[in-house]
Amino acid sequence: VEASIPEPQRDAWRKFTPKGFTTSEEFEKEAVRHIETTLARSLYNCDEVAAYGGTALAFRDRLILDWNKTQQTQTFTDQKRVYYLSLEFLMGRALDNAMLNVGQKDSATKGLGDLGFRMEDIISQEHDAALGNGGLGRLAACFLDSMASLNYPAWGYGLRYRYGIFKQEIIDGYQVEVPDYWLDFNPWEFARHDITVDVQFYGHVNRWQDDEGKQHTSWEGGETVLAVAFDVPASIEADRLVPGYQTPTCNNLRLWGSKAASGEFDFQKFNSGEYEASVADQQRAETISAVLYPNDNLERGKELRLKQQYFWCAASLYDIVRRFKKTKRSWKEFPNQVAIQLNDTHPTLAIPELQRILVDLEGLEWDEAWDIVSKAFGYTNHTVLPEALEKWSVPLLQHLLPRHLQIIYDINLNFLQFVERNFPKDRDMLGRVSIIEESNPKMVRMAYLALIGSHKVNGVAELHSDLIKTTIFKDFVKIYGPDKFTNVTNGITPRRWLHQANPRLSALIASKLGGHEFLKDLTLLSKLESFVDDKEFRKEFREIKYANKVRLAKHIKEHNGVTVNPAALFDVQVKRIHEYKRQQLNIFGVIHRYLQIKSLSAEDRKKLAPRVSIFGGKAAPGYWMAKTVIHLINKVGDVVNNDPDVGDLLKVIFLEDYNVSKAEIITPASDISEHISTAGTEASGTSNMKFCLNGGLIIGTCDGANIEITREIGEENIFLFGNLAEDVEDLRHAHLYNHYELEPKLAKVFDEIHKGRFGDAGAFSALLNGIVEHGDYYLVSDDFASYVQTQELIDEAYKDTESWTTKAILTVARMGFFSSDRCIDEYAESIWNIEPLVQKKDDEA
Ligand code: 9GP
Repeated sequence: VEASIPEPQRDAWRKFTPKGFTTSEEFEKEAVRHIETTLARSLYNCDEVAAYGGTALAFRDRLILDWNKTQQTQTFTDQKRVYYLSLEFLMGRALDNAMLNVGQKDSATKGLGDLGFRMEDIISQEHDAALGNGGLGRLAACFLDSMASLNYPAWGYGLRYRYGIFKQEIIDGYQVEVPDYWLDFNPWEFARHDITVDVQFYGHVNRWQDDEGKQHTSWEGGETVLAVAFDVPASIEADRLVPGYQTPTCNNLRLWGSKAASGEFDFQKFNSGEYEASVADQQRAETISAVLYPNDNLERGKELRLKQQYFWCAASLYDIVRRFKKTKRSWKEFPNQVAIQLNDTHPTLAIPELQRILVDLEGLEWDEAWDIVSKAFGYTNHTVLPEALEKWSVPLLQHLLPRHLQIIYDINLNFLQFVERNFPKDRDMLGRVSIIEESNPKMVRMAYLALIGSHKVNGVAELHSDLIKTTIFKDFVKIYGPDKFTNVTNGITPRRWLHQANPRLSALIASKLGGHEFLKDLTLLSKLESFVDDKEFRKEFREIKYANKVRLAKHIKEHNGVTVNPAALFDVQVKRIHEYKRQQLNIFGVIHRYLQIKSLSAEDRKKLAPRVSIFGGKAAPGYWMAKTVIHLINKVGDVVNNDPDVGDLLKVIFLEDYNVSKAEIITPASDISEHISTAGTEASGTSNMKFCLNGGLIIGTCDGANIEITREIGEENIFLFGNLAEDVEDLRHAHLYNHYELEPKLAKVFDEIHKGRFGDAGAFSALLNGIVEHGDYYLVSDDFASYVQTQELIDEAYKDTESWTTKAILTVARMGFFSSDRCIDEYAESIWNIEPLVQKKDDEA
């Protein structure tokens, strides 16, 4: 370690190593110091934003001490590390999480109170770090938390988007996208201007022979862009909740920002008066990391997106290789020291990039290099939806990354020769499994490249992992055998999704289980089962749910201007808007309910269970059908919420701009949440786990993780409905080739929409036609009767408060399996082959 303080001077240093605060007074001292000096505000000029800044900086100081230590220990112990490559990290807000992890939220609350501020107001000043679209990005964030919590030596690598996922505004019932500039004040990142990587694009490939006759290949010319590292201390673990456990681990999330390699601007152009041209390079370079693509489960093949992918892969690999080379080990040892996990196919270019580094730059033979590459990578598949499977056009790759395209062709050639040798009779197989699709233009199938270049491929829930083996990767199971494929069912971090989002429930559980150990080992929740008949416990459990609903009702009143009754059943569907997730099924069900209410006498209406249907989620800006669904929900809300016949019996709410921090308010407040994708389409889903962990029941199809949730919590505690995945293909086929009748109740719903009951019917015709005339691909009509019937069961079940409470408590008690800690342990053991870091005391490090 070159720049370390010499041994004799270390004592002087250690004397002044900050220790961090432990009391409210010490916190105040730190916060005020930061507000006055770091932020240059004063007693007379300190609003909530400044108070947030001071608080965040005081906590950041604490995190950084742990972070420094963890990084030092990782370097010194030199264990195998895992690098988690994800184009999305949907982190949400950091302050609350940091306060809880450091274990000083109470001191800070008191301290802020002394200074005249309320904690909730301060927390809500923070912008969400919304560098992701949905489940995939949030999973990556939960994984960072768990990797730190379990002390695994791990780094995340991503992009530092200047604009995260857009902010959603609802105007006249339509989604309008507004840019999310979140970086004006971000105390959680450290710009490492000294850590930069040159990333090359375009250019051409040279082949030449040296004096000894050895062939060389190099990639030359083109343009270079600079990648600058920004480090984010990632999820210090929660050991402080369980005193005396271990020293805390704080891992690193390294995000790359792009800059022009040529410097700020072109002086020659500037001097000759071409001011705009002089900064054009800089602007072009910065565009690469400017914005997150807002598509969830949908790929659009844009050049800038490919540039983002390569930029991030190249910078990350350079960094990983640089760190490995410092250890002076031989290349053979690379896969013993380094595991790289590809979060979906977005980082697949890392595979040809590592091969290029090893062959072109380090001079290894192809086979030797390929052996290293294919042992280092693991690939997680998160979808089987055809529209989400990435393909890049060969001409585009040829233009942008000519050397990588050659490498991909060579990987493919070797692979196809291998297949041919092993399956000489199945000539068609070659075309089916080739990385190159023989279309016009030819396309590179990224999932195949990821699979071929990885030693393990996993799906994210049991059904999904089975499906990838029987559908998209069927041939590859024959080629490699089944052992290359595995399942790691997704999970969520209980620190954020229980302790932080639902502090009262976390405290209640802790009071029964004798402490917060369950946040480190979620299977301990099973002990709650013995309290299921405890009257006091049941009462408190219900009170907490009610209080959470009151909080959400207040949010709804403030943001939607609608008064909802907290005693009504809160029915929630919050997630990205997508046809396969079937928000349309839900809103058609709501219309059906509305029509029923209208048809009843005032007397009969009194027997109904009041409901609040709550929706939230963003549609990709170019996804017209999803936007139509949002529009319909809002129009139905306008009619229902203002109909005096309906009153409290039904309210329909669309919550604007659903994001992580809103999820923290919504999740603990639901009675029922909806996970109703067409069977076989939702790879896992993770919000289903969050709702259950917070004592909300779910209605769902036999899809993704719903199936394992059912197995864990028991069939009697979940409301399942609809067709099974194995029948979906046949049903679709039948729709296309036979005449089919719309389900009668659904037909009535459609009639009312056609009549203009919810505004201009023309606005919804494409949505309805997709079902009536174009084959109903998502089986809305097929599942409608069973959906409505199951909703009726829910109405009845909710009236029986005691039995509902039992179901809810048992659900919480049986969610232990769905901790992301369990997932990370599975990845560590079966894919990464890494061990937890052994933390040493200060002096040893
Ligand atoms: O759609 C899946 C979702 O079901 C899953 O929970 C999540 C995390 O594994 O990944 C989503 N997939 C994508 O966003 C794109 O592959």
